[in-house]
Amino acid sequence: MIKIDEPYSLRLGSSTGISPYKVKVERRLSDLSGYFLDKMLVQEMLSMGENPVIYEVYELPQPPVSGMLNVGSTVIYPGKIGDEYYFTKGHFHEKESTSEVYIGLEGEGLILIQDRRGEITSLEIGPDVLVYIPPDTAHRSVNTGSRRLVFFAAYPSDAGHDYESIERTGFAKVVVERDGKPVVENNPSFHE
Ligand code: M6P
Ligand code: ZN
Repeated sequence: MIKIDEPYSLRLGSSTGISPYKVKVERRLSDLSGYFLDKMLVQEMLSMGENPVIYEVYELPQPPVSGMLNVGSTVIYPGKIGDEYYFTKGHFHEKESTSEVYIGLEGEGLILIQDRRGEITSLEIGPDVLVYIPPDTAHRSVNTGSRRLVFFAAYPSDAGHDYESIERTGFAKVVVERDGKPVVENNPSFHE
């Protein structure tokens, strides 16, 4: 058992990305109903009782104390809502000075990183790729492949998740399938 404040090691990989873990969060379509472009399709699916798991987060959290790090993994299942690939909600950190690092473990995808002015960068993630997320940027992960996307994450345990700020404007870009390939396009419902 891993104890707070003591050194530990854990294993990367396997079905949960990290093992052991302490907390598991499951996000289904119903948790993300306002997030996808095709809201009609989402409502139709939910009314038919279709509520797939979009992603899971496994974490070893520490107390929210400056200097400590949370580590975790995210597993995004392959799939699309219409043409739009499955993604995470995306968030800024409540403590704006905090950054984050992702390391790809399995599958393929894109990380969308957006600053407060709406400037957005998309970076590929996959096995052995490290993505650095600078302070005060919103980040969303998108699975563009046909298998699970699994990545490791580490961030200050006092960072906090601010979902509302990015939910208000949305991300400036969407990742959609065009002719069988992932393409990053302007989000028609983005508003500054
Ligand atoms: C990564 C980290 C977590 C985050 C998770 C899912 O593992 O950034 O802090 O919770 O991705 O992203 P979200 O919280 O935006 O749904
Ligand atoms: Zn974060």
